[in-house]
Amino acid sequence: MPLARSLSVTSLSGLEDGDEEFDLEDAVLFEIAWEVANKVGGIYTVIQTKARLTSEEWGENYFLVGPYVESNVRTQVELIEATNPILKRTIEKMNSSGCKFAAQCEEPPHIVAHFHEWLAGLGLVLCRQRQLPIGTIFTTHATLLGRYLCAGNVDFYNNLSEFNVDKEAGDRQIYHRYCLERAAAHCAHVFTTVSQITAIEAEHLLKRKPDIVTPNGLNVKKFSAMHEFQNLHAQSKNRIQEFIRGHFYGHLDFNLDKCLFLFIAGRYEFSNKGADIFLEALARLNYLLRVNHSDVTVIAFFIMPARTNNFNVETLKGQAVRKQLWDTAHTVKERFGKKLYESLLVGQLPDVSKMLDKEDFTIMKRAIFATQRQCQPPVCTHNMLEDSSDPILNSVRRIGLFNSSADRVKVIIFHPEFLSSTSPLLPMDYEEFVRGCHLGVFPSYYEPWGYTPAECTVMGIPSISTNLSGFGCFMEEHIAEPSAYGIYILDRRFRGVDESCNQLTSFLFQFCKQSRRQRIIQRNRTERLSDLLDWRYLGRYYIAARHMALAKAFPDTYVYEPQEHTSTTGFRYPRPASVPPSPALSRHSSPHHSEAEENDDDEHYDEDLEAEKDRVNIRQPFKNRSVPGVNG
Ligand code: G6P
Ligand code: 1S3
Repeated sequence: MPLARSLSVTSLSGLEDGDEEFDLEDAVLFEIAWEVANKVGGIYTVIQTKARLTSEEWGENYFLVGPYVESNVRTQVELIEATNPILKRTIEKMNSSGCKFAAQCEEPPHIVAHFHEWLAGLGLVLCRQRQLPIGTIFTTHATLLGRYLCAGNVDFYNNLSEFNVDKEAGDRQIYHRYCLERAAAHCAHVFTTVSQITAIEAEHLLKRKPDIVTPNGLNVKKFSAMHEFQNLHAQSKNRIQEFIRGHFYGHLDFNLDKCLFLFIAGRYEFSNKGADIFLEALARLNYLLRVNHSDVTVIAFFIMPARTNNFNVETLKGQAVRKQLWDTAHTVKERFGKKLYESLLVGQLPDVSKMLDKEDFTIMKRAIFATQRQCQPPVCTHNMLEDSSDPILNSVRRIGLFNSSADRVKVIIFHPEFLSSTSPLLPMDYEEFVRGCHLGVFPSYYEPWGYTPAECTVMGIPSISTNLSGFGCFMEEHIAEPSAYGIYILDRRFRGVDESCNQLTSFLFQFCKQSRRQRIIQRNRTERLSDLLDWRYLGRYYIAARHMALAKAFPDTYVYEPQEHTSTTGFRYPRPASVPPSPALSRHSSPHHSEAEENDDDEHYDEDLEAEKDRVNIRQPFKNRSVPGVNG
């Protein structure tokens, strides 16, 4: 009998405490998902961001399998010849036999096949039914029934143990898909899910407790200059401001410099993603800002793909008008410059009263005339196909936030497939857009993990999530005072909808009361949490799952020994050393700052010192203690 190899989960390259205990030379990993090179939602992000780390570990023995979508293959896939002889033979065989699988080789490698979500689950069930010698893993990123139940009017979390799952699935006409998901969960050697809260859900709805929780990570980009991300915020914010100038042409009666950009983004599931309570909270915030005579204007973006037939005319016109004004200003500037130059050439100081002539004024008047507008700036950038039944539009109609000048809260609904740097409206990709915003708002009711707030965090943008989202619970577990770091966690578990909505309104109102300086300090703190969400740490749970699968499928060869790193007890970010008990006191680190000075980039330096103090406090335990554990 071959010597059993001990699998350690500390073998992740790049970790300070990692020790390579085994090699995976004769093991092969397949990861199968509908979202491999096919962006539908969050699973695409999981696979795409994790790929680098996984290939560092598995090298050429790592294969991703996804649907063949011609347009995606052309833009996202580099076609290469297979070098591995076994794989080569398999592919040839598959091709010649119309894609039927035959792994015919004398010494089959140890294969781990990791299937994501019910759509790929059929492959797993067939592997097991045909008794293929493969270690299988099934990861659910949400349960089908959970998603459906939450989208309806159900008190989901208080009734988890009560649901008659077969009946509920049948009533919703998803019984066949539900059975497939449940079968995959039960057939897998190792069953995982993305958060503790979804683990509980899976236990009740799929009737199997996950073996291990595999939280979602990100590739954290490190900048050499500490404040690079702050500069990026300022640059991206300028570009959003440009868009706002066009969108609100003729109604720019608010101070853009005192504008805060909030956004919600994700799959268009109105109540699951919390768009419902966000809109209600915006209406309440509008009232609070008005009665308190605030000079802050909040612009809330909704970025959720829905069915449209392109941008609407009024929105496109806004950007055209803005461009026209820009061109006009440029033309007049050129003419002005020419006159000035000619005057200097003849050795005279210019007569300022003659620098703008009649023609200049005519050009400018014409441009101003074009900015006259009878209607309010549109709340939606696109022509919606289901306009009259669209839940966001209907809520906007009900709460009456129509971008009128009296409103302190303006709403802009974007319904593109994805933000794109080639858009004629807002030429920015999603990352640039997020960087330019001030706060991401994700008050989800159903959110197994929630990449959107995680992405905000690694870009140093504060966010609101909930204690019903995997991300929110994870952050609550690992940070002593999350709000001090710009991680606001809304209580949707122990409060009714109205109470949660009030809490959300209060978070938003408090955020609006912060000075620029306080926002900068808060962004610095948010960004400091990035390490917690890096695949370099969180990837180890995937490693553990794979090792567990190898050990279960090939017990004669592998032994799985869980390490300390996969236990729940672990690291907790302390309250920042520099955090004052209230934001009102946070100016202490810079005694002589006035509002006028807030634009000065020197504002960063004393905060840098504070940041460094916090960094020392944080990094020390991070190295010496176990990483955040997430498994139950
Ligand atoms: C970054 C920039 C600063 C700018 C600030 C604006 O920190 O480095 O120069 O003043 O952003 O912050 P705000 O929260 O007002 O967008
Ligand atoms: C799911 O995508 P969703 O937005 O439908 O999977 C994501 C990746 O694991 C997860 O972040 C999200 O919460 C789930 O809901």
